[in-house]
Parts: sequence; C-alpha cells; structure tokens
Amino acid sequence: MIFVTGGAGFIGANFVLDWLDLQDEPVLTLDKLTYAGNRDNLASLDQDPRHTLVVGDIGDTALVRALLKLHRPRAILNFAAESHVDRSIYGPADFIQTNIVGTFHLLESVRAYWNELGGKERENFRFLHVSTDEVYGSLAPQDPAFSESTPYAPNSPYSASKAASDHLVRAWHHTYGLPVLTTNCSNNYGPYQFPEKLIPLILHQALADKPLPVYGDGQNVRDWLHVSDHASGIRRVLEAGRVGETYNIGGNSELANLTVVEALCDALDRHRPTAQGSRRRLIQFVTDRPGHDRRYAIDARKIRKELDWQPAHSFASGLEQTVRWYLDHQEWSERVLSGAYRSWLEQNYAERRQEA
Ligand code: NAD
Ligand code: TDX
Repeated sequence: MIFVTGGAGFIGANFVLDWLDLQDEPVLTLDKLTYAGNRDNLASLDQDPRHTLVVGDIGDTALVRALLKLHRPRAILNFAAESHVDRSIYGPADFIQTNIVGTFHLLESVRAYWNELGGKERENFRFLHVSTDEVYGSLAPQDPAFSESTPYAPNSPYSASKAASDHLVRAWHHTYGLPVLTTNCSNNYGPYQFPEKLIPLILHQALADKPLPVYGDGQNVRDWLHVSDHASGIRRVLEAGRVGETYNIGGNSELANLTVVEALCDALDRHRPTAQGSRRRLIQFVTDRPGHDRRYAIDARKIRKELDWQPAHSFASGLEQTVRWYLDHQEWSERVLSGAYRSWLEQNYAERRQEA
C-alpha cells in the first residue's frame, strides 16, 4: 500500500486515479478537504476496495501515526499543501501552517513509523515530497533553466513555505536517515484543477463570456506540463530515484501567459463558436501580482537521463485534451466553486480591475 496526502486535490487526485488505473496496489488517501480538495475528484473510486479516503490533517500526529500503524504503507507521497500563490499573498498564515508546520509534523510521524520498521520493509520504505520549481525564484529571459543545483531563492509566501518544507525533508534525511525523495515540478495543467489557477480560470470565465484577467503585460513565462506526465515522473522517482536526491520535472514547454490565454480562446472558439466572434475580445490586462516571478523553466535532464522519464503530451495535445475535459465537466467547475470561493474570486478581480 501507498499513502498519499492531499490526494483529493488537483495533482494528488490525478496521481491516485492514474495509479489505480495502472496497478492494483492499494492507496490510502489523507486529505483535509480544504476548499481545494474535493471528494468529487475521487468519486469514481467510491466503491473501489483498493482505495480508502480519510479526511484529516497531515499535522494531526495522532491520526497519522494511527493510520501508519494500521495500514503499514511502503511509501508516503506528500502532495498536501496550500498551493495558490495569490492566496498566499493575501493570507500567508495557512501556508505557513500546512506547508511548513504540517510537513514538520508529518515528517516526525513518519520517522517514528519508519524507526519501528525492520529488514526489507525499512530498507524499501520511501517518503516522496512533491514540490515546485517556484522555490528557485525567477529567471531573466537569457538565464539557463532551473537545475537541481540552482540555489533556492523563493519570492512569494507560497514558494517560501514550499522551500522551507523542502529543507525540512532534506534535513530529516541527513540528520535522521529518513529515506526521502523530492521532486520539483513546473506548472501543471489538466483535469480537476481548481478554477483559481490560470488555465481552468480562463476556461471558466470564457465560457461565461466574462473578462479574462491577464496580470501585468502578459509576458510572464511558465513551463507547462500535463498533470499525468507529472504523475508518471513521480512514479518513476518513487520506483527508481536515488534516496536523498531531488529531481526536477518539467515539460520543456515555456510559454508567455498571454500566448496560453490566446490559445485557450482559440480552442474554445473552435469547440463552441459564439455569434460575438473571437473570445480574445474578453482579454483584460489587470494589475500585476505583487512580486510576480517573470519566468520559470525546468532543466529536466537528470530525470530523463537517470530514470528514462519523458512527458507523453505536447502542450498542444495536452491543452486540447484539457479543454475537452472542462467542456465535458462544466458541472464539476460549478460544484467546486462554492459561495465562499466565488466571493474571493470576485473581490480579487474587482480590486485588480479598479487599480488597472
Ligand atoms: P491543490 O491545492 O489542488 O491540492 C492540495 C490538496 O491538499 C487539497 O486536496 C487539500 O484539501 C489538501 N490539503 C491542504 N492542506 C492540508 C492539510 N493540512 N492536511 C491534509 N491535506 C491538506 O494543489 P495541487 O495543485 O494539486 O498541488 C499538489 C502539490 O504539488 C502541492 O504540494 C504543490 O505545491 C505541488 N505542485 C503544484 C504544481 C501546480 O502547478 N499545481 C506544480 C508543482 C508542484
Ligand atoms: O487570473 C490570472 N491571470 C494571470 O495572468 C491568474 C490566476 C494567473 N495569471 C498568471 C500568473 C502566473 O504568471 O498566470 C501564471 C500562472 O498563474 P497560476 O495558475 O496562479 O500559477 P503559478 O503562480 O505559476 O503557480 C503554479 O505553478 C507552480 C501553481 O499554482 C503552484 O502551486 C505551483 O507550485
């Protein structure tokens, strides 16, 4: 059995669904079901005896220790986090609590469990920590992409909290010998992504014929990777990664935000043409994100060479699949957009539009 934290969120859910599509090894999911975690994402596993969902916090030591004792997983994969940069700017407290304090408690629970294992169980055990390229900071246009030896230089409360968690994971390996692996991945897109992140937000807005907010000049660059390619990278690292190592995972797909938003408009126009013409007319430049990192790019040579991993999707094919998924699952977006979320979104963009 593997133990997945944050498995009801975007990447965690895709990982769990792919895992159980490919093999029968059971999965125990622990998720706090914050606004970003949705039972809906794992609803197809409701009757599946290979999957168990427990609602709880990674920082709840009593719960996590009891689960570990009962289920005896061979690996823990830590996806649980507060993950949205804009939210971290307006309210960093939850990010410090879950990403730093929560990871600390999780590491301590896992260390106690691992210390009690013996023989092969102890030798084969892994703690895989899922992290981000944002810990490396921001690149200028001519800079080389982030490699595993790029110094950490986080710029947002979110990335600082993720950087702190990466350091804790590293220290638990060097100090206590915990067999850890860390992955640092670029921007993901795909099914079940909460519509606060760029791609699902733009799709949601455009389908409602509402303004499409592009921060600043729209020339900030992100390196996009389809979520199922991230999941396959994580599986490879879990299977064959060297203990104590970090692996960058990226799609070699650098694009300016404006280019992504235009591609989304064009894809929707093809699938759902409107009488008003191109959806590009909805693009609205709004006040920039404070401290907005200019460019991210991942050098994924290490995972490619060492673990023979590469993405299966091009950005074009991945985006097409993603657009179709959101078109076929509009009721999913409506359901996850609760009243509380809707007011955050409206307030955020009302303020930005006023300032712009
Ligand atoms: P998400 O916000 O969609 O999901 C996070 C999940 O964690 C949710 O289900 C939430 O309920 C759960 N959670 C939050 N706090 C918790 C707690 N204290 N205890 C238990 N569960 C808790 O995030 P995501 O986009 O799926 O990201 C997953 C991981 O991957 C995060 O660690 C993130 O930093 C990392 N990451 C994300 C991206 C990206 O592009 N989205 C890229 C690289 C790395
Ligand atoms: O409305 C928007 N308009 C806009 O121009 C939003 C929501 C975003 N943007 C810009 C900001 C970024 O340059 O688009 C880019 C992507 O924004 P997000 O989707 O918020 O992602 P980002 O800030 O790049 O962080 C994401 O990738 C790395 C994830 O949210 C992180 O969890 C992950 O670690």
